[in-house]
Amino acid sequence: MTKRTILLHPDPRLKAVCDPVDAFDKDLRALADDMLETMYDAPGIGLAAPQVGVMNRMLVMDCVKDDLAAAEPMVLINPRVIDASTDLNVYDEGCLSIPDQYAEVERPARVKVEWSDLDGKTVQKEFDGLWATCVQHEIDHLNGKLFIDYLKPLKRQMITRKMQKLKREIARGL
Ligand code: K1U
Ligand code: ZN
Repeated sequence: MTKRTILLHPDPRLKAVCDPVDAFDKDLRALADDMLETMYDAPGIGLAAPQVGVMNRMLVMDCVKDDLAAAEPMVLINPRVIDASTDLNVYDEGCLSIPDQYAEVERPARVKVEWSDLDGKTVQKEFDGLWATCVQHEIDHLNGKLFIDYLKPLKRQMITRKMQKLKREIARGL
């Protein structure tokens, strides 16, 4: 397992629509292992393939926040929302590609998602609570959408400018 580098906004790869996964092979399992290791190390509750520069429709998540509870790692390949509740939920979202920036985003409170597992088998599940928020945030990544795209332009610009400054500082080794 290898920890991968998480891309930081702004990066054109975080704005691109990802391609479907078509090969369910050992390389895909290795990528899933790497993404889970990268997510747990960050730490985060989700991670989408484009965040590590892989432009395919795959995400991992584990929304169990309690350190004493058993982990529930999930790997979703080619996920799609097939049903969404009309009632909404607001959550103060963060993003590993936009560190230390948080903002309230409103999304459907429950979603039914269909995806393929690592063997290519189709799975369906209804998510609620933080799992529902997280899976929608991660599927957005596969479509080149970030949580800041839901914010008013001024707030989005402010966050983007902070991130440009952070990236300049990182590049200068500060
Ligand atoms: O996609 C990502 O960038 C990961 C992101 C997922 C997410 C967070 C909040 C709402 C929706 C989706 C994160 O994991 S940010 C870090 C975070 O939320 C967290 C970190 C440690 C413990 C608990 C949460
Ligand atoms: Zn994110």
